[in-house]
Parts: sequence; C-alpha cells; structure tokens
Amino acid sequence: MIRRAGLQLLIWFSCASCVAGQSPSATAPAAGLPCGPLACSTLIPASSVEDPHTADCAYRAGNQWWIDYVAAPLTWHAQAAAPVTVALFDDGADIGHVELRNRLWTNEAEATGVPGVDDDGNGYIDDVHGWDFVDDDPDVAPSGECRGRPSHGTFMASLIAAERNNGGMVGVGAEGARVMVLRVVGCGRSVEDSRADPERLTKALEYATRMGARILSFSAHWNATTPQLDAAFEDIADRVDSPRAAIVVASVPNRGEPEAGYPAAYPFRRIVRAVPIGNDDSISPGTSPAPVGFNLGAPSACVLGATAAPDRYGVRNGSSNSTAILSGLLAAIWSRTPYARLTVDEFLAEVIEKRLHGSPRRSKPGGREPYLDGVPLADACTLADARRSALVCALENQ
Ligand SMILES: [Ca+2]
Ligand SMILES: [Ca+2]
Ligand SMILES: [Ca+2]
Repeated sequence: MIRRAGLQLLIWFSCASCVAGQSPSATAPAAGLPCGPLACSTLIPASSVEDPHTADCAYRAGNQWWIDYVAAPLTWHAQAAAPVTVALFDDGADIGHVELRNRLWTNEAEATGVPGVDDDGNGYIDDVHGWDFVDDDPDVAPSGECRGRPSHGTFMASLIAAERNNGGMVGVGAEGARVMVLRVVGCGRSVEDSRADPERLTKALEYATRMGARILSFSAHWNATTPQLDAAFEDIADRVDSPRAAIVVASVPNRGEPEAGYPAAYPFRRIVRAVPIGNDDSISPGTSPAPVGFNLGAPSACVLGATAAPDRYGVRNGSSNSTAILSGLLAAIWSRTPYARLTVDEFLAEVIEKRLHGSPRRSKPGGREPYLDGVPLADACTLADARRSALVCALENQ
C-alpha cells in the first residue's frame, strides 16, 4: 500500500481554505482579535469557560471553544512534571511572537554557548530552538517570501503551546508542551517552494528524535513516498524497542482528497491520526479515508491562533488545526503525573489506546468509510476526578 515516486514530494497542508500545494493564508487579523466577539462555533456555549483561573482574554471571551471541547484545562493544574517536547514539522514559526517566545523547546547547550560554534556537537551550529532544513541554518522563522503573510507554522505552534495567563490566547498544551521548530517546507508561492525532498524530511526526523521530541506533529501531508522516508517512519513509528520511538500525530485532510496521504497513510502503530471535527460534533465533510488505527477526532473549525510576530492573530479552518490541537493535548496529558513516567509505548498503550481511543465520547457518524460509526473524540476526560471534572466530561457521564 506504500506508494513510491521520484526524488521529490509535494507537501500539502491540510486546510479547508488553502490552495493545494500552498500554505493557507489566515483571515487577516481584524480589530479586536483575539478578544472581541467571535461567534463562529456553536459547540460550546461562549458564556461558560471551564477554567476560571485562566485569564487570557480570548479564552475568557469564549473564543477558544476547542479548549473546553477537549477538556484541556484538566491538564493545566497538574503537579509540575517535565514538559513534553512537540516537534513541529512546518514552514517555521515566528519565535518572537508573544505567545511563543517562552514556550519553545530550547537547546540549552546552544542557548548558553558560543555563537558560531556547535556547542553540543550535534552537527548543527547554534540550533537553539530547532533548525531550518530548507535553508540549512538556525533561523527557524519564516523567511524570504513568507514575510508579509502569516506563517502556517506560527499558527500551529500557538495551538500547541501558546502561553497561558499572559493575555491573548492559550494553547491546548499550555505549560505541558514545548515546541521544537523544524522548518521543512518553504512558503508555498511556487511549485518548487512547496516541495520537500525526502532527505530534508529524513534529516528533520533524525534531529527531532535525537534531540528528545516525543511527539512529532505533521499538519502537512504528501501523496508519494520513498524507501528512505518509509524506513525513517517505520523506525520511529513501528519498530519494537527503537531508540528513536516517538508518537507521530498525522493530519487527515478534509478537502475531498481520495487518500489521506503520508504520514497518515502509514499503517504503523505509533501513528495517531487527527480526524477533523467541525460544528456539531460532526466529522468534516470531505475528510479522506484513513487506515484503521488510532484515529481521534479533534476540532478543526473556527480556530483562532497566532499569525505573525509580535502579537498578530487570525482564524482558520481545517485539519491542520486538528493535528496541532491533538499534539498539544497529548503533550499536556503526558506531562502530568502520573503519566510523565511512561515511555512512548507505555503512553501509547495506557493513554492513547485504553483511554482516548477507548473513550465513549464519539463524533457523529461520518459520511464515508471508515467513519460510518464516528470516531472517538480526543479529550482529557480521563483526567477528571472527584475534585475537577470538565463540563464536557460531566455531560458525557449523565
Ligand atoms: Ca548544535
Ligand atoms: Ca553555538
Ligand atoms: Ca496567552
């Protein structure tokens, strides 16, 4: 079932509003975003936020419906355990954004090291927050022609880990997630720019797992692969006792594509697929079929996020959002006692398989295979206890 093609892969971001092969452009930041009225979702009443202790105005204003939908606040008051690093494979990120600058994975050896010197000897000079595999340099911000238009990766990074209680918005992962920025695709304004060669992706995969990322987030997808790339994903996502084992969170696109594309199409056991959920708990129309496995519904529509530094915001639809939200939620759960001690495969078995995938919370049936019975919805209700229980979990228990 694995298809192979030439030396270059076309990377597509999974979004409802973008042209295939290009990064989407977010809605232009409007006056009042993120804290003015934003009423494009009916899933969670805007008047009842779950966590009264979170002060970010977008959340307080009810503009982040997906936060409560996945019961993310249940993870926010955990005993402090180590944050989980999420590697973001995207077009870079504006690391100076007010929501991101304190929420990044940091290579301490380089952060406190000597400029121009590979302080930790990993083969990358000054890789403080990740690496730009497009230009082969440490500047992970969107560059060149990306300037002047919102970066897809900036938006995704904010959904994963935007800073809590500093104003603006909050990311699902909040304190539990840190973002490693891996720039693997350009800005999408030419065919060549939207391609990423397998070598580039393979290097980024090697970097992420070597530097400690336990969740690899792919909002991008592609429709052909190579033996080299297959081997890298198989090692990370399938091989027993692999030292590079990690959870791969893969986008299932929702623009009517006949196949999900890679990495979602891999049958490997550590692949967790984000199935886009639109309004009213329904799987987004046009969602591609995906292999049987850990397919979890996660919010896609009417999602607000960071766009460009220093403090711009926008609104997007699409399964890219679902992917980042799911990645952030998994990190938040994994960072929390008692789950923080679990290995990758233990987390996969204990949390993803038994609890999330086994959850009775399901989407409404989808219109096509394999979603005719709906999919389990990603949420943190498994963390509900006698002291705190999210509204969405309590509703489920009635
Ligand atoms: Ca280095
Ligand atoms: Ca250095
Ligand atoms: Ca914030």
